[in-house]
Amino acid sequence: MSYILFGHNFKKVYDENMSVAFISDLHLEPIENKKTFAFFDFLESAQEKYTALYILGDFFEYWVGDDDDELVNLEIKRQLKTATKNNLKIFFLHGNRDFLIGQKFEEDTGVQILKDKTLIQKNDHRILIAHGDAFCTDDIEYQNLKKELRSKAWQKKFLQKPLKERIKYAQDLRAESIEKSSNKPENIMDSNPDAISNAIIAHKADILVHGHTHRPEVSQAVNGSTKVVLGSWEDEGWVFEYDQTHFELKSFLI
Ligand SMILES: [Mn+2]
Repeated sequence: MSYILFGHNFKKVYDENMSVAFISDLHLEPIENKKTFAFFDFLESAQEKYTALYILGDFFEYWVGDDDDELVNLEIKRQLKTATKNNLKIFFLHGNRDFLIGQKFEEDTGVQILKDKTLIQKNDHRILIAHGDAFCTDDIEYQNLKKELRSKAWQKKFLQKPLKERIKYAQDLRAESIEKSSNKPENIMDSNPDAISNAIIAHKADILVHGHTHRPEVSQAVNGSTKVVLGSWEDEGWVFEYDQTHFELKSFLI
């Protein structure tokens, strides 16, 4: 059995027979490309292989509101709906690109949104999941922007703008972020080791899984815990699989 911690109550989510999987940073765009098809293939096999799929943010390259009716986005939503109807539980954490995914998306797809830094209890393991940007505490400029964009006031104002204008804003922000990233030292954009340790200790986690930094690895962390960093889907896709007997970070060609 598995439990997810909501507030202070453990809630039973599903019976454990098969494995669960974690992915992030697909950065799907509103055009059909090899990544879109790789995800559709992945999702189809996921229904056979896993009881639950956790998408840890930046699933989309940008998301400007649940009213976005771009054809590719509609198709992605349709396939997610099929998967959840076929009893694959799908959970989603917001990334910095798709933090505007909301309630209508949940209703349209059957995907359930979880808070960043959610703790899942499975077997004897406490697995902490996060997008990962919250650990990049050295990038003060980014953290300040995040504070603004995640405020209710900013989001309310933004969502009232015409769709076209929102898409233009997202594209400008993306271009700006690419330019800024190229001017920042590598270590500033990586996770801060103390931020990682603090989160693991605070949640008494055995395993931490996050994405965002695009630096896939499995490593030892504080108090004998394990840190898993998912990779972004580019020429390879990445998935972290966990079941009762073992866990493994896998990559596959796309
Ligand atoms: Mn990210």
